Amino acid sequence: GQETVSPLLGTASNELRASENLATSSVAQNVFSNVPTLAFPSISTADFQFNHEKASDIIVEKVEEFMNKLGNARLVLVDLSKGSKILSLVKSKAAQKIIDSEKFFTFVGDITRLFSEGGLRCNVIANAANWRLKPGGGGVNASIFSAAGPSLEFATNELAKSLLPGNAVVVPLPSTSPLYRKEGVSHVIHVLGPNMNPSRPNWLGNDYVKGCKILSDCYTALFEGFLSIVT
Ligand code: AR6
Repeated sequence: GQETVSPLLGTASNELRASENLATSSVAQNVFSNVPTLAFPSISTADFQFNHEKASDIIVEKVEEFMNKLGNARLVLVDLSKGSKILSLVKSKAAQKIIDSEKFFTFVGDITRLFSEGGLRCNVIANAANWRLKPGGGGVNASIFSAAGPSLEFATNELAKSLLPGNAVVVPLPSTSPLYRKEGVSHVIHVLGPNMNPSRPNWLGNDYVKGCKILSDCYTALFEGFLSIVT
């Protein structure tokens, strides 16, 4: 059968890899603790072409707003590569704010393999979804639906058939999903971000007044959704 891991148990090799990933970070010693953790991608900044400077301002502002509501929970911004522009922007902007670096940090890795490859336990992950809440289409959406298997699509469609920009839907992941069994993910929160890509639905033109409002609403809906699960 397939190897499974308990969300409560780590392995030496995972821990080693995690400490390598965070070698330069002051939060390295806490990456193994079993605290409620939301891992989220930067909504709208790849396929949806949202401006990175503006997006990073909004992420940091929203994280700061939710800091004191988190209790012992953590928020982790994830991206695939070490060279991620959005990660470095957010990292440097967060450093200038009063943000507890153990409650919010950035992490390089595939959001569908954070525990197995990164040693980082995240019981909730966010998805940068499409408005139909359908698998595929590339980006993090395709990866999450593919890693979770068909049960995520079923569970999602029981709760919602579509999403408006700025909104989120919290989906409990069936325990049969590989993402649950292998990675310890119990919920996926789908978020629909503002779209600045003319070849995608709900294109905003270059209206960043609307775009910033919608992106800000996205993070409010996401963080409130996370808090509704863990508190
Ligand atoms: N793990 C972590 N981060 C990832 C992963 C991954 N596996 N894959 C991508 N990212 P995007 P959007 C990062 O394009 O801009 C989809 O096709 C990526 O580097 O996934 O909101 C949907 O169906 C970037 O930082 O989402 C929608 O139609 C972030 O995730 C549309 O794209 C978001 O990139 C949404 O576009």
